[in-house]
Amino acid sequence: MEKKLEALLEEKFQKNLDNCTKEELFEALLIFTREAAEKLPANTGNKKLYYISAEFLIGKLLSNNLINLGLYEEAEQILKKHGYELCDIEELEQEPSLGNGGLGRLAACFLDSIATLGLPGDGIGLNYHFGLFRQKFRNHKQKEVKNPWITKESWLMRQPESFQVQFKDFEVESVLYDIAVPGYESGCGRLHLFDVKSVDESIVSEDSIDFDKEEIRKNLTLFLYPDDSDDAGRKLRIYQQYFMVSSGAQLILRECEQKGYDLHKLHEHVVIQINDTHPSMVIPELIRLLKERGFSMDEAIDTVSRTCAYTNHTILAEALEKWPMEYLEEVVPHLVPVIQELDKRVRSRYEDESVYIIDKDERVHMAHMDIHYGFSVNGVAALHTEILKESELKNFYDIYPEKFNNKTNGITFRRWLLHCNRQLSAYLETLIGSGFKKDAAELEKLLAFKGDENVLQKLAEIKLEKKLEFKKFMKETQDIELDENSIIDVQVKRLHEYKRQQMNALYAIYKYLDIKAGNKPKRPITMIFGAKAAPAYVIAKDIIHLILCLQELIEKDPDVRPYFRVLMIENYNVSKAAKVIPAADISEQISLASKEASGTGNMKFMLNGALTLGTEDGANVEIRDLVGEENIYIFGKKPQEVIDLYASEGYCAKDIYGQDKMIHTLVDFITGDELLEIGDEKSLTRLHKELVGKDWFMTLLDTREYIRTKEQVYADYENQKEWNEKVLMNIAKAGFFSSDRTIKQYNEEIWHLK
Ligand code: 4GP
Repeated sequence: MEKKLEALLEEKFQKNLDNCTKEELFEALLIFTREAAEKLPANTGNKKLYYISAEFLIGKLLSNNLINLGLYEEAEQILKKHGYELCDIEELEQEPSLGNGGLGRLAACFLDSIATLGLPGDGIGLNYHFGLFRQKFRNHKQKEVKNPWITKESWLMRQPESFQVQFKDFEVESVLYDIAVPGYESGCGRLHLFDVKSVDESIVSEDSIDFDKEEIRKNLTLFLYPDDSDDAGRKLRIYQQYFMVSSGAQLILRECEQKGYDLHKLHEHVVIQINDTHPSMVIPELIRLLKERGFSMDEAIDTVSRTCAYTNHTILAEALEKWPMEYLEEVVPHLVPVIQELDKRVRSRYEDESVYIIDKDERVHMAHMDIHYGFSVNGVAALHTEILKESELKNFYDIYPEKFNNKTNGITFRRWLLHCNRQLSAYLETLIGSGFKKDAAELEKLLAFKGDENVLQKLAEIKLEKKLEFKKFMKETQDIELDENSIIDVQVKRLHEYKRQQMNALYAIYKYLDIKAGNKPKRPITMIFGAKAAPAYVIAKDIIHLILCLQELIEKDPDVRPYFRVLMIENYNVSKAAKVIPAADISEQISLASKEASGTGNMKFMLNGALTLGTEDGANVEIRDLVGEENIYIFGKKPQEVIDLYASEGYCAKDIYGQDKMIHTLVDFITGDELLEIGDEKSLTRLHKELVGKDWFMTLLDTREYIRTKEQVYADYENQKEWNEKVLMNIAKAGFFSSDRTIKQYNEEIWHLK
């Protein structure tokens, strides 16, 4: 490896390992690693999976690829010999901006596990040049700017394939870039990212995300989730989705044709996992393409239905896409007759209007199409799947009970333990051997050390070390001086009202007032937030504003700052997750019960020895069942109670606000003098009004119990022995949440790849 690096440095920069810059070294390492991954044999078989997704939140790849290729230690040593630290060099990588939140990160973990398990499977997505926006804080508010991440040398490898994609009035040419996905000590998969040849980055000005939404040829692959608050924005999403699935479907058919497969037996050679509804148009598109190849409508529908499977990631009604037929007619008129035919067949069989694909307002329900014309429908945690079956998709479950199944999410331990917490991983290896790296269930061997004070002490020392690393990072990136001896209490995830960051902010107000009243906590507390809000989601941005105002208020208050702080990570992303999660003591998973499909952050925190403070929601339920009540803090209304409250329209925030004096005080603080002096009156007033007048995700319902439970968590932290026993239990039981387990289940129960 050393020789190869030297040769690359010589060839590219006429330098060597002793006189190159860090940037040059990074580039040489990238090329070396990319080529090593590319040389790995592809996982092959008679049947192949295509995982289609609008998002692949893959994170930086250098270290992870080195780990999976078994080259990390060697690289580290070579660099050390020449005076470099690999962890400094990896900082130079730009994080790919190809995803937003959970479903995108899940897709990335899945690719890693698919490759690791030796399964033939590739991802299909889009190559967004500016991806999701980059978040900046300006005047205590979120500002969105474009996020260019593609550098001259990158992981993207241009491929010869290209396809024509037809829209109503014009055609575009797709070009394909691949990113190699090396498995851990295994073969390789690929992430196929389509781009449009005519893309033009120059239509977006500096420091903004604004562009002409009508210039489809130029803008098609610039942004992930472009603003859809107007018609043009919504149509652009359809352009993107169709571009992705048409290119993908053509690629799939071409691969089959090249291998000489009989397309009538497509389902014996191909399985397509539709990740949420963004790729749903792959169903009518494949039907259309098969018809072009001489299939009858019946044959085409039958073949496609045996090939496609759908994963649902949310029960939020607004997130289940419904496109006006009118838009489809304007963008992809050639799909319209296919969709109408699919709907007609449903109507001929069922009377219940709620299962139609096209509703009475002429809107196309993408999920309905997936369920009728896919062979599998899965939720992403046990509770979520039950809710789908019992309420959200009950009418479909009644028709197709055999299609419904659960696949509880997972995370790749290569990134979320071996890489982000090398200290913990190395220590675990000394205790239980290295088997857990391949078989995460072996983490349970740790249970043998539950009463061992030396082990507990060592776990605490590692936590402190990770806090110090995070402290350094926050100093360098945001000039914030963290207290490593404080309790680190973290809520990092997309900003959404159902996730209830606003409830955590109300706690911050509670604590601030309590300290002002003279009640100092035993130990300093640092509350950390990290979240991006969708650019058009006004209330979510107001919540960020509230948090940043609280941060400012407390940072300037010498009575409070030594004991309690609220800090927000700017531009929270995968790389930042990898810094903050290992440093956390408390993992905030406080969504309104029944609303968080699964969560995967909860799994990452647990694996890194943070205790969950959460509601009975998503995978929190399975975490609790594994670690036991005494090793997790669960509070709040239960999922069924919440579902009933919605059904009876029995929730009234104003009543709670009117009757509970403490809550009244906390909510009014949002528009009190202290914050108005710092923040924007319009924004804070709007948030106040929303909380009192509507509060659709029932923040005030659980606030009191939340505050009580959180106080208990902080109190329990003082008994370090017991705390660390709980930490150990959490790490030991985390094995179930390896995405290797999840993918094995997908394969055994849905994909059937060899
Ligand atoms: C997310 C869900 O909100 C989260 O609970 C789940 O863990 C994740 O998918 C992966 O399944 N959904 C999204 C989305 O990110 O955009 O709907």
